[in-house]
This record gives sequence, structure tokens and C-alpha cells, in this order.
Amino acid sequence: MNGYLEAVRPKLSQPDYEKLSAITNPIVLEFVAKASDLCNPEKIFICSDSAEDIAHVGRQAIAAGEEKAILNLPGHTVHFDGLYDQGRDRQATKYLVPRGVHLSKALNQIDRQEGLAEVKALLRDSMRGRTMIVRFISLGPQDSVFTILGLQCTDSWYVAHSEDILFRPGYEVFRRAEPNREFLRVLHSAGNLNENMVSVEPEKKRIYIDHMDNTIYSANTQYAGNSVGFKKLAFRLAIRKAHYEGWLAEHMMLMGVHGPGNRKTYFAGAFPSACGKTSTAMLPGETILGDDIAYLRNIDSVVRAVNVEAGIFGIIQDINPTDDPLIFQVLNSPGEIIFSNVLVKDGKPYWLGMGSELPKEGLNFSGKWHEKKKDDNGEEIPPAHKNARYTVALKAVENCDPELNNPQGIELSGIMYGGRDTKAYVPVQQSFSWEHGIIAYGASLETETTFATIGEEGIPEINMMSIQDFISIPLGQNIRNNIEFGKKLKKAPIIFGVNYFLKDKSNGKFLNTPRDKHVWIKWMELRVHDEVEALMSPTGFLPKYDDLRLLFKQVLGKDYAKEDYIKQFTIRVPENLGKIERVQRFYQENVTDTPLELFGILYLQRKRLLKARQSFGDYISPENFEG
Ligand code: SPV
Ligand code: MN
Repeated sequence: MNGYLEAVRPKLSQPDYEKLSAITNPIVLEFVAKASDLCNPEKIFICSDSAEDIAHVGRQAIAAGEEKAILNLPGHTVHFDGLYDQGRDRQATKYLVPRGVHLSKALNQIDRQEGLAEVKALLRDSMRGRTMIVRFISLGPQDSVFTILGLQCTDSWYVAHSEDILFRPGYEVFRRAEPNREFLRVLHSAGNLNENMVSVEPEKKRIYIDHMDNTIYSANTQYAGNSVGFKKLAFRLAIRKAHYEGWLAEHMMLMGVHGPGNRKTYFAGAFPSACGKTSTAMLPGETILGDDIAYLRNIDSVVRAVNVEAGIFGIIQDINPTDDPLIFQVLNSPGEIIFSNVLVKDGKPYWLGMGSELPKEGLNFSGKWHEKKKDDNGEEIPPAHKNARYTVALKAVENCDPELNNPQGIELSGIMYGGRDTKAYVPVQQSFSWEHGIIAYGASLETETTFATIGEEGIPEINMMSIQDFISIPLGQNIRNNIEFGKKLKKAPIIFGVNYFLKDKSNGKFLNTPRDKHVWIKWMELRVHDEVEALMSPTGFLPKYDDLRLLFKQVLGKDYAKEDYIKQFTIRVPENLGKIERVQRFYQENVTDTPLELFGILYLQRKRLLKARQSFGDYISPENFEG
């Protein structure tokens, strides 16, 4: 008899005891027993993959008050996070590293012993009087070369419920697995809660990542990005695992783009949070395979990819019938959905930018809300938070890609990188090569901070390949891994740079509408199949006006004016030179292991820009470039 199993036996019902004892991996038992010893829950619930266990989790989330079933449609619930817990918390999230080791200046870190002592002190007895829920998850399709197993202990039924919707179940996989199978572990406790079931000690929020032990600790937080360990927290551990094993873990959506003759071509897209990743993946007429995290592997010299998740934890702001018709429909239909940090009034959820007027009072993340209500700092509390979200299974979305659970993944033909760049890059361009794409679009990705993380919005920053918040290996190493990955492929996906946020220099207005991205996607699809020509600019291949005009008509039924094309695709030399300088400086100042290729590729891009400026001036109309 395993000593750890015996140690937790008094906290388990007979069925739970049987479920846990069916797992032969001794490390699972050890982790559960040590979590129980530290957090001291009254009971332990082992969640298997059975419909009964999963339904129990959903019911308990309501019974405990972490979700409210006050919405009119069956299956809809609402969950609120605390006033100071409305996004991922960069300050509170740290890597535990052994004394003397330095990951990178750009990464938040703390001495491992010190960090472990601190977070364990916060977790001590944190589950007293509560139930600890033990969840088994499969990241990626089950029984596939991509699969990574995950185990989470949490005292939050909301977290456990979210995991049902967002991930593939893993209890049976754990049960069948070899006793020494590797897995990632997360220990989360919501901490001391008030009557609204939110942490009363936000200043004690800690999210610590112990990559030496494949373990994440999260305390005093509810926001899913900080508490649902398999989202961005396990992602950090996966990036490290991928580094050692020679594959890539990326902050990428995956979608099937439909082209002429009914063909389907798969694309991945890396965008920082709140930069259009989910709404690209969800374009009507195309199929969505994933909206947030993907694993990419070289299989037989092509890239194959899977969605790590099986659901969406998506931003609800600006989802309206015009811009996002598919998800708007889902959010207005019966079915399992958790709305978080929206406004609720008369059984209906409301959010910013939903296309109709919001009530002047209701229930929101601040409790009972009325117009002009202020927080402790005298700031007006909005009716719904900008980072309000919905949690829904991908299979609930009409255009969910049928390959979602294919253990072989799908073959990728294109990859796009895009950030919130109001000044420099054109809306869509194709890289000259894999290396050029990785460096000039991926490693040079510049964006502005958004509401998805706590802190000031609109601050420009480099967000390398959109994983700056999650990277767990030295930044230069990550660039090198990407370059090497591409070199080993027989047929590397084509890399594109997109920018949905370019503004008119004269009036500061966005040059494109959210729907224009559909045209860019269709153009990229045609480029992958070599069916349209392009113009060679200093920063990449640009679309030709006639091709876009046709696509605007076909995809959006819109007349695309030449004048708009010229404004959108003008190469802005000063802005591009400025960008190169900022990127170089970032790597020079923060990253000690930057590959020389980065400086070489940016040097050549600068040279091309300067040469073009000599012939055409600072602002170069795309009509000056040749195919
Ligand atoms: C993001 O912020 O990139 C998200 C949501 O996808 S979170 O779970 O907070 O990471
Ligand atoms: Mn994300």
C-alpha cells in the first residue's frame, strides 16, 4: 500500500479513494498527499472523466457561490473576479530559479528557495474547511505524440469547471499511463474569500513557476489566467520542455482557411493578448481549430500542429453581430458558458461593445453596480470590465474544425505574427524567407500593452513572438530554436506579418475595419499556393491592388478604393527605421544570447529601407515596387 495514498485516505470518500488508487503513478499520489498536507482541506474530491463527476463540479461551482446561475439561458453562469484581479498579473508571476542562475533580464524571477518558502507559507492551511479538487487533464489530443499530461489540485470549483470546458479530460490517460509518465502539476488556492467569493488579500497574490519540479503554485487569485494552471502557466513549462525536445510551444491560434476548389489550408497566428487572435481564428466561412496555444512539431519534415486546449477563454468586449457573428450567436444560445466580469441585469449578461445599450445598474465585478460608481481610488467603475470573458467549448462553435482531436495534428502551411502597431508595419506582408519572418515579424513584434494584463494600457513594448509574458528560456535561445526548427523542414510554412492596428498619420484613425482581416487571410492562402503575385518592398512582399480589390469584393462585398490601398500599404521609412532601432536596442540591452542572425537580418532590412528612400523618399507608395 502506498504511504501517500494512506495518508490522504481519511479525506476521501470510498469512491474517491478508489478513483485515486487506480492511478499507479507514485508521483501523482505524492503530489496530492503533499498538497493536502500543506493546504489542509477538509475533503478531497477526485474528478474522473465520468459525466457524473463533471456535472458535480459544475453544480458545486454554483453551490459554493463561485458561479451564479442567474442568467436566462440554460447552461449559462456568471463568475466574478476581484477588483484587483481582472487580468494576468505580471508582477506577481515569477520563475523560481536556483541561486546563481539568471534566466534573462526580461524575465521576472526569484530565488527558488526563497520563493518556495514564501508561496508555501501562503498556501499553508489555505484550504481549511474546503474541498480540494483533483483534476487530470490532457494537453493536446489524448494518446498522441503531442500529449502532455497535467494534474491540478485546487480549492476552486470555478477553476475546475473552467478546466472541463477548456481542456480534454485526462483521468483515463493517467490511469492507463506507465507509472513513470511525466506530467505537469499545479497547486492553486483561492485564499481567504469574502462573501462575493473573491480573495480578500490581493496583495498576497503569488504565481510561482518551479520549472525544476514541473510545478506551478498559485495563491490568492481567481482570474483564470492566473488560476487555471493549464492555460498560461503550464504553457511556460511546455515552452521549456519543447526547448529540450526540439519542438515549439507557441501562443498561437490555428485555423483552416478555405480557398478555391474547396481546399483547406491551415494557418497559425501568434498575436499578443487582445490583438485579434481569437476573432481571426473565428472568421465565418473558415474553421477554427484553436484560439490560444499550439504545439508544433516537425513530423516527416513538415510542421504539424495541435491545439493544446479544447475550449475558448475569450475576450467578450466588442463581440457584436457585425464583427463576430458566429460567437455572438453562441453567446446568445443555450449551452454551457461561463461569463466572467460582465454586467448582469434581469438575467442577461452585458458587455462593452456588444452593439446595444447597457443598463445603468446591475451586478458586476464590484458587486451591486450603478452608473458613476467609484472604486477606492475614486476611479469610475465601468459596467463590465474590458477584460470580461466567456468560457465555452470549441465544439459549441458552429465552425469548429473537424480535426480538433486528430492525434496527428494538422499540417501547417502558413504562420502569421501580428501586434498592435499603429505606426510602422503594413496590414499584411509576406516574409522573404523563414529566417526573415522569424526575425523581422516574430522577434521584432512590437505591441502596446492591453487590459489583458494588470497595469497601464497603451505602453509600446517588444513582445517577442507574442510569448514575452510566458517565455521560460533565454530569449535568444528561443529565437535560435525557431530558426533551427525551420531549417530542418523540407517545406517550411510561409511566414506573414499582419497588423490590424495601423493608423492614418493625418487623423489618427485606424486604416482598416476589423473585418478587413478576412481579406488578408484569403490573400495569404492564395500566396501559399502561389496563385497571386506580390510586390517586393523593403520589409516584405506586398499584395497587389488588383488582387485585393477582387478579394474585398468576393469576401466582404466591398469596393476597395485604390486610395485606401495606397494609404494602407505605403512603406513608412522613418517609422520602420525607428522600429528597427527599438528592436535592436531591446535585444542589445536585455538579451545576452541574441543570435547574430537577428542583427544581420535587421541590418539588411535597414539597408533596403535606406536604398528605397534614396529613390522614392520617406513615404513610398506600393506602386513603386515591382513584382
Ligand atoms: C491571454 O491573456 O493571452 C489569454 C487569457 O489568452 S489568459 O488566460 O489570461 O492568458
Ligand atoms: Mn492568450
